[in-house]
Amino acid sequence: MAEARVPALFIATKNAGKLVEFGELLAAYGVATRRYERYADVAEGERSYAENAGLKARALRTQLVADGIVGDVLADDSGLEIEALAGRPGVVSARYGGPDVSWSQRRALLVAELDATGDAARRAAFVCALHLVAADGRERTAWGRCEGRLVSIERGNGGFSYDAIFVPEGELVTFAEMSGVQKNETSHRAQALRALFGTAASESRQNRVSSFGGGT
Ligand code: ITT
Repeated sequence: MAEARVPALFIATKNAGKLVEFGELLAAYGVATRRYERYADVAEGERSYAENAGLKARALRTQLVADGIVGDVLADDSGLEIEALAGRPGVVSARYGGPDVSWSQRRALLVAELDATGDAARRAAFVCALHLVAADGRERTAWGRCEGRLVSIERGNGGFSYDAIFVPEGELVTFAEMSGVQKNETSHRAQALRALFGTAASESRQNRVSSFGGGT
């Protein structure tokens, strides 16, 4: 009997944390993730998440085509927007505090800047734009947003980057204190995937393949 092919997406990212999350999130849709070791990161702009996600996805697709590989490509551009900082660091979240600071320093710097505003609500949101370039060249963008607040002292060892200082709305724990499964129920990335595929993972079946242009 012929083996059923599992649809797969190449993920255009250098961020190991994102890659792990995409593995978990896409598995729930019956889609496998593929990594392309030679993916060369692109210079990102400072204007919009969608524009950056498009740059990343098209860059990887160009590399794949040059190497004679056919496949669907997905890229993510995301960031953390803090209300009291007028939405900063936003689209440049990966570079907040400069390129050479560690993640614990970056989180501490951001918390210090928020503390200095005296804002008690500490409202923030994670935002994500996903850009899909299907093997046949069709492109699609979708967005997700997760509201929450920043805590002053980081908590938890899970997740990555800003997870230890972000508590999503309606929760008491940070993303870093949650299991991957819990974070994936509400995260900006999970919501953007839901928008991209037009359905929640729990409702999805194999027809997911056709929504990004056919299996690979
Ligand atoms: P790629 O461009 O290679 O995907 P990156 O880390 O540069 O990786 P972005 O340009 O999208 O990614 O920057 C988004 C920043 O926001 C980056 O520092 C992320 O780690 C952070 N971020 C995004 N989603 C996050 C999440 O779910 N939890 C914690 N931090 C997150």
